[in-house]
Amino acid sequence: MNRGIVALAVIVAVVVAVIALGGGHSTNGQTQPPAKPDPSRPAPPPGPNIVVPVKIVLECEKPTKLEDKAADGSVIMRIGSAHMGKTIGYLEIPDGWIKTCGLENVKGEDTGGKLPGKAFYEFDAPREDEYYICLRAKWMDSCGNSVWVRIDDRPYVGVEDEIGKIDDSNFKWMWHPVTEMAKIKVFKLSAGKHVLELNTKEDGPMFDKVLIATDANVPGESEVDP
Ligand SMILES: [Ca+2]
Ligand SMILES: [Ca+2]
Repeated sequence: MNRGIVALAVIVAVVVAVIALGGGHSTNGQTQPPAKPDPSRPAPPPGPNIVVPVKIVLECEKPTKLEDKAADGSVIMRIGSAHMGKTIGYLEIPDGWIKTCGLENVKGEDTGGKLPGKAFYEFDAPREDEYYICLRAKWMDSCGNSVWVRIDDRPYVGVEDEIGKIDDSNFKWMWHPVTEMAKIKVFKLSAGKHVLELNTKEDGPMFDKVLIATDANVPGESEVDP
């Protein structure tokens, strides 16, 4: 390369650097006041660093696929509706077909998926993120206050708690977080299609909605439509 062109390029680079470093200063060394925002102009759109929370609500009475029969053909999951100011639809595991309290198998073992009664719900995660799951459910009693939950083909997670208890056989509709080690469980999901499954753990409970959200807060009793 010609030495003259190289020298010119160096000079141009130095001038550009001086202008860049001196940005905001006038040539006489006086600092310019910052420009005031023009109220006639619309506010700029949110930048890419502003993350919008995600809330996906699944109605339990509208499964993508329902396996509602036991081996003998009896119906062990059914869709119902209740009127509480407004009508809500729900999925119910009717009471009376599980003889022993809890699992027919050994309680405490990871036996999710062994009992009949499975409801599947397809949903779309809009982005890869950490999600939390809550169920709006009404338990029946201490032998009807649980369900297995899983995403895709991951291990089943048991949900069992005393939330909404008025007395031993009387519970309110409440939101139940899917927990692990006494903390709300984190589900790392990729963007795109996933399937949430509800599987029988005990008979008796009813399920209104599933909330899958990037916000870990559990909705309150009055938040029927989160
Ligand atoms: Ca029961
Ligand atoms: Ca519902």
